[in-house]
Formats: sequence, C-alpha cells, structure tokens
Amino acid sequence: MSSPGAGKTSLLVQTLKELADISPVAVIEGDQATAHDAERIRACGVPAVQINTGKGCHLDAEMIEQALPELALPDGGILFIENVGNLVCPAGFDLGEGWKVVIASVTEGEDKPLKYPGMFAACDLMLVSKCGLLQALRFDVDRLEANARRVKPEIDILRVSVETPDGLASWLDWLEAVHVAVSPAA
Ligand SMILES: Nc1nc2c(ncn2[C@@H]2O[C@H](COP(=O)(O)OP(=O)(O)O)[C@@H](O)[C@H]2O)c(=O)[nH]1
Ligand SMILES: [Mg+2]
Repeated sequence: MSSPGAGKTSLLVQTLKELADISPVAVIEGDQATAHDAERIRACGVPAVQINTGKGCHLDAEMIEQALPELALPDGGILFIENVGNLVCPAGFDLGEGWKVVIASVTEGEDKPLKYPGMFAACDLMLVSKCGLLQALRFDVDRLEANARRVKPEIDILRVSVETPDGLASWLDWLEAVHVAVSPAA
C-alpha cells in the first residue's frame, strides 16, 4: 500500500525478478482503471490479475477471493497484493494478508505517518522508497522514521531504492525471514 506513485509496482517488478527463480510468485493488482500494472508484472513472466475498482478506493476480501482461482499459486508460493494507491481506505480492509507493507517515498514529506496514522498503524513494515533521490532533495529520513514510530513503535523500517543494484537487499532479507516463518517444513 502507498499513495499513488510511491513506487509499489516498480518495487514489485524488481522483487519478482529476484524471487521468480526461488519461489512461486503471483500478484493481484488494484487500480481504479487500466490494466497497466498487471501488464508490467506479466512482462516479468509472473502471473497477475488486475482488479479495477471503478469509483472504489480500495480492494476488499471478496475481490481477492474472486481473483485467487485465476492465479493457481501452489502451496508455499508468495502472493503480493498491490492495493489502490491511497493512504486512507486500503488500511481499513482485511484481505487475509500475512503482512501489510506501506511504502513512503522520499518525495512525499516526513509528516505522512502523522497525517495518515491509520495506514502506518496497520502495517508491519514501512519501506522508505526512492532513496537514490535523497541527495537531490531536502528530506529528513530520520524524521519520517521517527514519525512512523510515534504512530507504531514496533513497525519495521527499511530504506530501499530500485535504482541501485543492492537497493532491495534488506527488503529481500525481510521477505525471506517472514516467508520462511510460515512455509511448511521442507
Ligand atoms: N528515482 C526513482 N524513481 C522511482 C523509484 N521507484 C519508482 N520510481 C518512479 O516512480 C514512478 C511511480 O512508480 P510506480 O511503481 O508506478 O508507483 P505506484 O503507483 O506506487 O505503483 C515511476 O515513474 C517510477 O519510475 C526509485 O526507487 N527511484
Ligand atoms: Mg502501481
């Protein structure tokens, strides 16, 4: 989840390139209109279903239930759900996810966790995205992180960038840790 343009699909594309050889993966994409994001995911060779919500501003569990049979994801696979871009309503709906992740990009302002506390309180992890742009901006990442922790002291926080070769390393480690924790024993 994130505001529009924070980098959800870009992060997914890079993540799937790393994971596709390791684990079965699939994606459900939510947007008000277009299939652009599902097309970006399918271009990586990963199955994706696009849900268009029309005037709706979030996905709900019924939509996920309807999309799942189209994906045929085997046990032990990882399903990513990209919700409609906004920091309000997607936080209020249980989609049956194991973990909720919010992306806050460095172009959005340090105060977003304080302005949209419901989103940050709902999430297990905050990814600070577009960190490759930091040298061109006046943005205080420490303040963003402190604000997220004021809303949810136990939230995990990682800084990422899709521009640098190892910009996703900590996110991939986090994903592996939570996935291994729920995978059936080999
Ligand atoms: N510089 C930079 N741009 C990024 C990064 N991640 C995403 N973008 C750009 O941000 C814009 C929105 O990205 P997108 O993945 O579509 O965001 P979404 O709406 O949250 O899915 C696109 O122009 C991306 O190229 C990043 O790490 N660094
Ligand atoms: Mg997107």
